[in-house]
Amino acid sequence: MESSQESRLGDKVVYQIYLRSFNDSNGDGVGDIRGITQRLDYLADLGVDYLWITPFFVSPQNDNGYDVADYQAIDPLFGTMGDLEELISEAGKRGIGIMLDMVFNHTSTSHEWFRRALAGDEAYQDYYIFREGDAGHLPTNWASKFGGPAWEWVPSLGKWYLHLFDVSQADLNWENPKVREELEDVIRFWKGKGVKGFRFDVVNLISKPAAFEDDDEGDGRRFYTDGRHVHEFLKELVAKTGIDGMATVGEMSSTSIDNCIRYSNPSEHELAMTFNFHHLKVDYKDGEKWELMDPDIASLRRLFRNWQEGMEAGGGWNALFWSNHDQPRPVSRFGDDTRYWRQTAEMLATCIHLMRGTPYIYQGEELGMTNAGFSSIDEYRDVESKNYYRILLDQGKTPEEALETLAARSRDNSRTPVQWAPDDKAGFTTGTPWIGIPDNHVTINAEAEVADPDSVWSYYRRLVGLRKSMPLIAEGDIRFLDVASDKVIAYERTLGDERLLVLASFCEDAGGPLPIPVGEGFERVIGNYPDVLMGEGRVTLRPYEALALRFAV
Ligand code: TEU
Repeated sequence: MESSQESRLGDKVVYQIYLRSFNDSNGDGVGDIRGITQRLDYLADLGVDYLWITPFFVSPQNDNGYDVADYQAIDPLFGTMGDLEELISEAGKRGIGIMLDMVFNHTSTSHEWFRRALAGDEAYQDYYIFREGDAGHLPTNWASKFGGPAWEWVPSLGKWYLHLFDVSQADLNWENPKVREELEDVIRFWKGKGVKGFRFDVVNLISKPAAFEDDDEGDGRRFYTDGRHVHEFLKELVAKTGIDGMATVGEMSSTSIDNCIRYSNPSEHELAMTFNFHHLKVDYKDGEKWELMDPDIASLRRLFRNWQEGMEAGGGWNALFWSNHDQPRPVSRFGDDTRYWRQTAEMLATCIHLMRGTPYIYQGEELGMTNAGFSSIDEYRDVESKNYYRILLDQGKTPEEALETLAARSRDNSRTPVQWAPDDKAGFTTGTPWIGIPDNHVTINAEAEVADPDSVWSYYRRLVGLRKSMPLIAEGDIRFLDVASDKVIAYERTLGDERLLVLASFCEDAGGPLPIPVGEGFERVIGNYPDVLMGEGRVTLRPYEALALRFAV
């Protein structure tokens, strides 16, 4: 096994801000840039190093900003360029870098480039993926990831255009060097503002095939995922904009370990790390997001093992995460958010924060925020959720069944406002929030948890501190262990003569002492119970227990 390469970001932690739900400074019910600046001390106290901020660029907001109409202008909904410059400066004073979200696979159909294409300008039509045809025949049978076909007919042009996501999000043609040059200019513009990192939205979808054909095996993704020129395009973008060595991360949809090694091994000069989502599909029945099943922890463990050990062997670097603005809240998804809410939240955090890679904390996760608990379709805001509500009804599900599915799977679960305080607006706004606030904000909130040394927030703060104080976590190798229960994830980190054993139980009863002899000579580094339950030199894990034991070998 190749020795693991220490990443430039091994001891760093990234905090993701879903801007419209983070903190509202002007009372319009939507989070904004000044709202982030107001909470910088909270973030500095947590110990994070970068803030990934979801798109705040000019947008019609059909996909909450992931439909960009001007990459170099800030939508007034979120503030001004002066607000951003102040945020970058104030964050810098606290040792925090700003990471922006670059949505380069597609633009909004409101973008000037697309408007010119619609007006008949063929140079701008070549910025996108248009195909001549007739209204009755789709160019391919590919499906949009938001439901429905991936092509839209434009009668005035007699052409179709490709949209892998919403109809208002037209895919860019990366084969066109003018498109690549335009996007390089975007990176240079924000880099010049003092931005310290970039997240690249679904960047492994940017390279489309030379010819478009029907997919008789699936929804078309096999033709455009990790496409033929994707590594070439990324190398060019990074080299021409000088972002090699910065905090860069690619969101990689339906990708592979081999590709993620190429995307993130420093010798490839592409990105610093990658997000993959395989571990967040272990509760997809038959691989379908909208078919419910309990999470398969044995599969979860296998996926973590394959990705952690595989990326280490290839010198790749994983972004470590349980959630983001597209995923349900992990505490409601992978554990018991009622009887063992705190233990579940802290177990999940321990499980990934001590792995090899760079951890991401999604806003509110550090508080143990739960799923939204919505009970009416009128409470939902997300375009994907609304589309699939209709699709589920069309498939014959009752409104109650469809709402049960949304309650578990909707992206809105993670888009409710951050719960800052127990008041009726959760301290998020003085106005009317754009989306509902779960009732549990009266107990799950920053005001209560920052003051409590035994809170989930304080536990996260200790985990972040460990990554900075223990080189073993940032730089060590990783090896997964076999344990009797398929509800327990166990791995060891090693560096030199130091070893860290990490155990995480995803159940109420892990079945007595684990078959992992630990003996007596260890130090308990962190855990979500006050002690270690030992018997005959072996550990017994309590409900949703996690702990880390350090050995000097
Ligand atoms: O997400 C892409 C993505 O993989 C998820 O949106 C997923 O496909 C979707 O939730 C269906 O399960 C990125 C952004 O994170 C997301 O918010 C945007 O909606 C999407 O791209 C389009 O830009």
